[in-house]
Amino acid sequence: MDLSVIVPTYNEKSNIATLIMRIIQALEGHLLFEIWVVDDDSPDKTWAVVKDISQRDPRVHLLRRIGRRGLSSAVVEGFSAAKGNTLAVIDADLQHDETILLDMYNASKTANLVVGSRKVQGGGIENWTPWRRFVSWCATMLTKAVLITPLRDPMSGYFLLKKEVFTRIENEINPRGFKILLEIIHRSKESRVKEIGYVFRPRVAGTSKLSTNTILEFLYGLFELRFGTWLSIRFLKYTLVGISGVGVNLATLWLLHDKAHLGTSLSLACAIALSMVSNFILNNWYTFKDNALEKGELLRGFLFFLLICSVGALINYAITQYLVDLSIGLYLADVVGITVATVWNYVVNRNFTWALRE
Ligand SMILES: Nc1nc2c(ncn2[C@@H]2O[C@H](COP(=O)(O)OP(=O)(O)O)[C@@H](O)[C@H]2O)c(=O)[nH]1
Ligand SMILES: [Mg+2]
Repeated sequence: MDLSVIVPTYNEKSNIATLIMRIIQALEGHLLFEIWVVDDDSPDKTWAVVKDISQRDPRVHLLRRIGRRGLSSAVVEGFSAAKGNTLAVIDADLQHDETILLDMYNASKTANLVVGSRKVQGGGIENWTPWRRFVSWCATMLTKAVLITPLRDPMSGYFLLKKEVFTRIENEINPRGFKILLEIIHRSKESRVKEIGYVFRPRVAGTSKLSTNTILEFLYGLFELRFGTWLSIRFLKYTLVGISGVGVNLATLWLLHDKAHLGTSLSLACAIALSMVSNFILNNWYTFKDNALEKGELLRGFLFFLLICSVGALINYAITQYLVDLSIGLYLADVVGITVATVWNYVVNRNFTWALRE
């Protein structure tokens, strides 16, 4: 068996038959393949449609999971059941372009992991609002900052890998969450990767299962992937400095506004400026003491720090706003925003500001 195509489904009754037909059209006559639909006992009876097709076409298999839910775990179960030398995952909702499957398979002759990508030549997205693009951009940037990956589109849900890559990491994969590719990239450390461009289509039938919970899970999973096995002392120090910055900010505001009776805007501006300076100084001589910037490097380092933290502020704003739009409480949303921004600030400052010396 050359290729097994895994299709996770949950309530995709109106899409699945079309997708199966299109996959067969794309692959038939080129290679030996099978299709595994992993359905979590969809209430709309997607499984019944697949069962029917599988009785007529021996290349199509149904794996119906009862009492379990989860995209990543469905994919992992499909991988385990599959017999192909290469394994592919494609969404059932027709958003992924099945016509590049054969190109992806051919690319796997010189790569171990091939990703259907919206961010390389030939790739793109149809009909996304600027806001959705921005959120997706933030998630991609955050992922790239936290995990080391050569991929332009690490958030892709459309990919193909050699069976041996999966077998090698099978026992380490944590099949929770939505982004199984991130697990695979991180665990396999695979460097023979390729990206093939395709245009992400809008969903026509059915509904997206992406929810607020999914986003929180994604952030948590990302964080755990990176920091789960070792708690970084440096990151703790960075967080402590951040908290001290809040103290400096509030104290300055109180002194200037309440005691010296300066205007609100002026007091606030001074408070923010002072806390940024104190954060920079403390990080330089405490958090990154072993790599502290010196005289000539300080100004450049401070400017880098300001720039990176400004992007952090934007990320904080964007995420909070996004979660509030999904009707999460403002304060909880802000805590999530702050957490993500802190991780961003930390990782990027570590890799840039305090790496200026080399
Ligand atoms: N088996 C299984 N499939 C799922 C689950 N959640 C989503 N899917 C499938 O995973 C694919 C991607 O989900 P979708 O909701 O389109 O995510 P989006 O494209 O990020 O909005 C679709 O084929 C869904 O039917 C799940 O819990 N179990
Ligand atoms: Mg989708």
